[in-house]
Amino acid sequence: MTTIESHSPQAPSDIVVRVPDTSPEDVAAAAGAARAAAASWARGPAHARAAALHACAEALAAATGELTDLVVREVGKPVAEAGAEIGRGVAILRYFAQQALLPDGEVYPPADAVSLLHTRRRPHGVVGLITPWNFPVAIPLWKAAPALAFGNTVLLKPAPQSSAVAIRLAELFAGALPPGVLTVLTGLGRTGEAIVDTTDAVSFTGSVAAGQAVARRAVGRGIPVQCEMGGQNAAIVLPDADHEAAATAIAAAAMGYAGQKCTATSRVIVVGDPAPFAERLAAAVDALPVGDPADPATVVGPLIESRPRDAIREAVRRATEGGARLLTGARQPDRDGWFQSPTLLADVPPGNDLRSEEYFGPVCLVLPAESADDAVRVANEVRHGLVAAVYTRSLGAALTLSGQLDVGMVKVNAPTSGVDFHAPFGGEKESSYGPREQGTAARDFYTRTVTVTLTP
Ligand code: UN1
Repeated sequence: MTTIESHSPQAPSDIVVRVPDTSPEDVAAAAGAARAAAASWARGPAHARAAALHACAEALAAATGELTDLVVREVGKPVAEAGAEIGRGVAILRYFAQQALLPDGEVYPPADAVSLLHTRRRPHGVVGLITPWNFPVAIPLWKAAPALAFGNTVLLKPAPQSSAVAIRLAELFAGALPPGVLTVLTGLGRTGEAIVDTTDAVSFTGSVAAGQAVARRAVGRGIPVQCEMGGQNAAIVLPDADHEAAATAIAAAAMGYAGQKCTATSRVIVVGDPAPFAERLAAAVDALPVGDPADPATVVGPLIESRPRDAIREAVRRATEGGARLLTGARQPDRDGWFQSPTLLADVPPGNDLRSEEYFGPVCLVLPAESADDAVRVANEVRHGLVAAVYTRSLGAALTLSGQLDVGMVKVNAPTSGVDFHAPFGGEKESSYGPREQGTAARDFYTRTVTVTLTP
């Protein structure tokens, strides 16, 4: 059997785990077991599923320290953020446990005045979840918790770089969930394809290219699919904003966890003379501690592997050769691991890849705009449309711009990164395909509605 390895980004010779590259035959067998488990999981009362999810939350909370350390080691997330992610995971499990008990149907006036015309929800059966390494706890849980709460069983394929965390999650939940209800299948693209081919609905988070392939495959089978993909997120700074607070928030949103979030800020659009704000932002970026993710002070750790780090270095080199100015970016830590200094650039020429592509790392551009309208035009000129931030003290400007930005989420005076699990999450254009996730939107995705006419 072929195996794959995950390496610690801050100590690449540290192999965290070796796992199977699950074959399509093994995926089919797991799907069969999940389908068998789905019958009794769905038939039982919602109370039982809610209780099981609360038990998962207890198990996760009890393992916070151990799992935080594993997240730090396997995906290089700074320990403060890693611990917060475990807390978020616990809250997600509890929230969806309660959501299982919410009213879930509607009653309509019947044509004959006596029938009971109503809707009910049913689970799909087995759902396939394909998840990235950057939120190795929160993203699998914000998909799996609603899927399970509403009576589905789950096949989860984590990104290979976060295999150990996913396996540990499944172990922690094994005492709370019946066999076959949640199965982790490690592997690469072929494992993911087999999951799309054998499940009844698919939810994906990852790159645009992989997401579009998943969407096409799922549509070909006629199953529900949702894909959360990349971002090239803008923060617009208006002249009336609190520039000090904006610089601090944007620096963290751009560089926190080395920019490895689809919600990271990668373009800062300054209305008016950009120079004074660029200087403030560079100072705020320089104040962020770079280094060992196990150090509680660290905000910027290493990149997940060498490839994205090399791609960023190459892109920055091309940009500066083409006339871009490096505002900051020379803090390469002198240590082992896939580190890249947080890099802020100005005057990146139009047509340069850094203006249009998602590099998924600690690199951010400052772009000028003549007016608020011009800033919206620049913000909207990319293929992505996940989230945007607007920094202003004007309520009018905030309302106007939030209606004009072609994105799924707008944050006014708040960082582009950071997600509320009880509100709809998703983007426009190439950032998302299919319905929103999280919040009550999750219930709509993980169930189908049956209209029942009950005539006495
Ligand atoms: C966050 O900003 O807290 O993969 C979450 C990602 C997003 C999640 C962001 N889907 O980065």
